[in-house]
Amino acid sequence: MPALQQIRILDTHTGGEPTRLVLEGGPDLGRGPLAERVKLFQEKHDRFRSAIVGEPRGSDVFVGALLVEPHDKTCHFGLIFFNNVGYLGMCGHGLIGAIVALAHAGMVKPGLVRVDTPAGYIVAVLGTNGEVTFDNVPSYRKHHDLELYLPGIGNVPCDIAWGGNWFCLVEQHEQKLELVNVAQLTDYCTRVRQAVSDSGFPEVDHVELFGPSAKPGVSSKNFVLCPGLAYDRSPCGTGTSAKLACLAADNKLAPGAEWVQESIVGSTFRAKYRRQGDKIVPTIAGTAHVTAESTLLLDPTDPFVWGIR
Ligand code: PYC
Repeated sequence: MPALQQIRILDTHTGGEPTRLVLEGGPDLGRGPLAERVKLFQEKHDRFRSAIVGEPRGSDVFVGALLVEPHDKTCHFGLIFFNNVGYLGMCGHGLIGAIVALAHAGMVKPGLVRVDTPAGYIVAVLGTNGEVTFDNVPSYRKHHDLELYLPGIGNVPCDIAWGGNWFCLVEQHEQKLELVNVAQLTDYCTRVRQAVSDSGFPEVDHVELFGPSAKPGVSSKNFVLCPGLAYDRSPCGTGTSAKLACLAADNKLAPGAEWVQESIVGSTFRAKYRRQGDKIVPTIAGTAHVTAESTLLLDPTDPFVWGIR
């Protein structure tokens, strides 16, 4: 029998969106700044990404989080996020999932947790009730009311904002934000992303549609299309941060006021912000649940050992 390489993982979901935390057996990326380690992951070890989150062990929906030594020594640990097509600077649902997974493993206790990420360090608090609250990286709106032309649809105004990832945010659309419409929403957002890229913003890889929520006390419902065409089951931590940046820029939400963001599957994050110069610091709160603890086995004789690439 050939020796099987082993990767120890903990799976969680945050508001329906899965995170696969890699505890052991992932690639050795050294001890440099996390932004440099991501490049190394991508250039030299990308097959680990597809082996961990891709089929046949995972699916397009999974976000991976590689647990690493922090570069910033004030942090307890570092996380590098990845998905079915590449790498993420930050991931809000992934951070919540990873902290809940580490608490399950006895590696994190309720209280303050500082996490190094490629987009900057994050200060989080794990509550005794299991809720995770974190201050995200400084977020800001880059463009307001950019007109996109969608063939067959017409002109669609959008904002472009950074919340740890780049988002194109669309409020004025004819789409109904219901789970049964996921195929149509995905198609619409794919066209939006193409139009944004054609307008000179190829870095904008997430598209976020907003509409009203039917739930009392909830501020808004969203649909978020991720770069690999999976939609976010959670309200999207970085997407909610981008939304707060737009609300702050329009003076539609006061600093400290609560914004409750609902996802397309009905899960919610609570959010607020404080101003920091011409940016904002979003605070996001959500919960996650552990779904599996297991060991991925990599059989060198398996033709799909590194995933379906
Ligand atoms: O929660 O930030 C987030 C996120 C990004 C992509 C999927 N989820």
